[in-house]
Amino acid sequence: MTEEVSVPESHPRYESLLTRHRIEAGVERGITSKQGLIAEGRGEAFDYLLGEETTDSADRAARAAAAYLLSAEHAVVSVNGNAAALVPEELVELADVTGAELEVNLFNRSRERIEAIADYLREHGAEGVKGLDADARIPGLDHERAKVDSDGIYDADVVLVPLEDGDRAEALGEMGKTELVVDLNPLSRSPQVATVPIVDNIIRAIPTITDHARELAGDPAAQQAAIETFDADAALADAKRRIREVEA
Ligand code: PTJ
Repeated sequence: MTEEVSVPESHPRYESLLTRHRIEAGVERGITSKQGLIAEGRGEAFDYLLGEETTDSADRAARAAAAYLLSAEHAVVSVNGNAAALVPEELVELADVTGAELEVNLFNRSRERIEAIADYLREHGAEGVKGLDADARIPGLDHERAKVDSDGIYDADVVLVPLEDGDRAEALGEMGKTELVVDLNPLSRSPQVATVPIVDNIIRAIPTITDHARELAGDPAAQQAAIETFDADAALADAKRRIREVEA
């Protein structure tokens, strides 16, 4: 089970404290990088400005993402140290419902951390976690984070990349992949280059995508409609407007 914190659910900052605790525990377990703590702080600031809720616009993005995952030839969910620490069970559930594979793919890559994350996902019910072979490279990236599995992200037509760094997001896009990005910062390059930017906290976004996937499963017409009616520019503009209009 995911380690939990002893904060009552009635606490006004329950979700935020739980999130911090999971990230901290992730660092202690060797799953999350120390930079992951900084990334979480940045994300929290945007979440605060966005009202710490899934906006209607983010919900539509999650629906489009679910439709892309279900209609993909080969969908892969990329998992980094923050995603694994925050939503291990939820990622496994999303993979089960959509038929996507899970692949560990890190910005600060180390064999130990990849294995720790794969083990953690397996503890939460995952089977066949990818990312350990790393026998292919994303073209145009000269860093360790370019390493992917040839029968995983390299081969995928649809990739869900939560909390991605901008360079890799761009390089995956250049490979012609449909990219679904979860990122609380609408100004960040990764949501800007995504086919579907989901501007929401990963804690809420992954279960929301799974809920939509359950509803859209077996209905190709509804999947197609969710994809065709989704407007990425409008989704980013909605998130930016929400931040500008925030009131104390
Ligand atoms: O585990 P690794 O080595 O792959 O490293 C993962 C991190 C996240 C440390 C690495 O990819 C990184 O440094 O990312 P950045 O460039 O800091 O970008 C992270 C983005 O995710 C930022 O735009 C944050 O606003 C956003 N973010 C942080 N926490 C959340 C989030 N978005 C959604 N949900 C969150 N909980």
